[in-house]
Amino acid sequence: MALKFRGVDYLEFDSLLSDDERLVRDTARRFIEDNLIPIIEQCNREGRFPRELVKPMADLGFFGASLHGYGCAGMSNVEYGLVTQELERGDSGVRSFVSVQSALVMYPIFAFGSKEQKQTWLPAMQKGEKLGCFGLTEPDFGSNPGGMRTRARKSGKEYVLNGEKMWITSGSIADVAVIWAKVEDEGNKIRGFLVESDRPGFRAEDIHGKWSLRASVTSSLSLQDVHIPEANLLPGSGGLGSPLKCLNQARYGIAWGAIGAAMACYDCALQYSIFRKQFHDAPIASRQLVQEKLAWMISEITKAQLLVLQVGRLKDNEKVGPQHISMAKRNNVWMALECARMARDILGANGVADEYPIMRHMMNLESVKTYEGTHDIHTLIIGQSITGIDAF
Ligand code: TGC
Ligand code: FAD
Repeated sequence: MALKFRGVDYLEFDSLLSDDERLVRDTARRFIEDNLIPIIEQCNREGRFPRELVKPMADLGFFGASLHGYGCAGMSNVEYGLVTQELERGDSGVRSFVSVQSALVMYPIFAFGSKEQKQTWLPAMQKGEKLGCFGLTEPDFGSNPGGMRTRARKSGKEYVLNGEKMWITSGSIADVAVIWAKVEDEGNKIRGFLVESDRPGFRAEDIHGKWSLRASVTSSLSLQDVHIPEANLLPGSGGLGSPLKCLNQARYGIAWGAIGAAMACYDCALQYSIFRKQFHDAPIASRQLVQEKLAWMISEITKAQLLVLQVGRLKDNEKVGPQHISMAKRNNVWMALECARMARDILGANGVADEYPIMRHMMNLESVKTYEGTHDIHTLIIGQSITGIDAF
């Protein structure tokens, strides 16, 4: 039975939003309801990214939404967060695609790129005509990207790149990869490079057999003597802090997105518990143990909404620190995963079927808990910020 989403607002959260913020949220919600919800379970079964949604998402200004100029929508951080919330209520994989395109590819070009790089890529990426991916993680360096082996060597007016990147969202559908590499001639300083996917020596291969983010493309990238012009170096990048600045943008979007997945699971479980009857012809919602789960979920979703709204307001006022974003990402993804597990429980056997969205969200959230800094890495980032001691 299809259960229609009704929104989740226990504590008049909407009253904390401006008219513009609600309009952006409602527009994204309608788009997801009309265009993604009807196809997502089939995409998930087939392991297919719904590429047909790229253009309509671009038309709604979802790519590079919080950037200014180059055709971008210039949304506030809170508006952008509300968009990612709605996208992830549809599916974490589609939100992932938008996060990568916006926060991990358009943002570094915007923040570290030359005038020419910005003109070449940003308008086309905003329109969805060009797609991007972000290559930081390597087979042996995930939580510790500073150890990366990928190298760039200067050769005349070119750089030559060699290395392997792993677990790269949108890798094989990207027209351009932002590749982070150590530059041998600069004392192995980490810098960002734009590598077009048709460069000889660049290969992207999809990772198959994922039980998570099945509607998202995940690839490994291989760079073997890839020659790129020196103009492809992101001139403003330098040091590990540069990719980490991009991660701040993406982690922020995930903190909102996770609430979307949690809302979908909670609302589905609530509706199901009211019509599902067991024992004495009574709905399972009349049982204290079921109510306890629903009460936990709505309390945690509400706390997560308030947490990320405050982080968003701080971000809009340029007062946010990476540790604040870590707190929101860590808490909200954990909360969403717990909601998905409880909601799955409430649906009993039906909870494992893809007639309902819960198991898909649960499996997706396992990746979301790991990528963009694992739950435990964010614990350590918060720990470092409050103690001043690095425990990595
Ligand atoms: P550490 O020595 O602490 O820092 C190196 C330099 O970076 C600065 N920094 C930051 N700058 C901006 N934002 C942040 N969040 C920053 N964190 C640190 C720092 O001040 C320092 O600057 P400087 O000038 O002193 O050099 O670096 P470390 O090697 O000890 O590692 C720190 C750690 C563990 C926090 C970091 O490496 C980390 O966050 N690891 C997790 C890796 C990660 O998140 N990877 C994500 C890959 S992309 C991805 O997953 C995309 S998923 C697709 C999707 O979103 O859908
Ligand atoms: P590891 O770093 O090996 O960690 C394994 C375990 O050890 C974790 O539980 C971790 O918390 C723990 N651990 C590690 N170090 C410590 C420590 N010091 N103290 C305590 N515990 C520790 N990367 C990209 O660059 N671009 C992408 O587009 C991208 N997309 C992704 C898409 C998917 C579907 C997935 C699953 C991953 C993606 N990633 C991407 C990679 C992701 O960022 C990494 O998986 C993540 O950073 C963790 O690295 P790892 O998997 O190597 O785990």
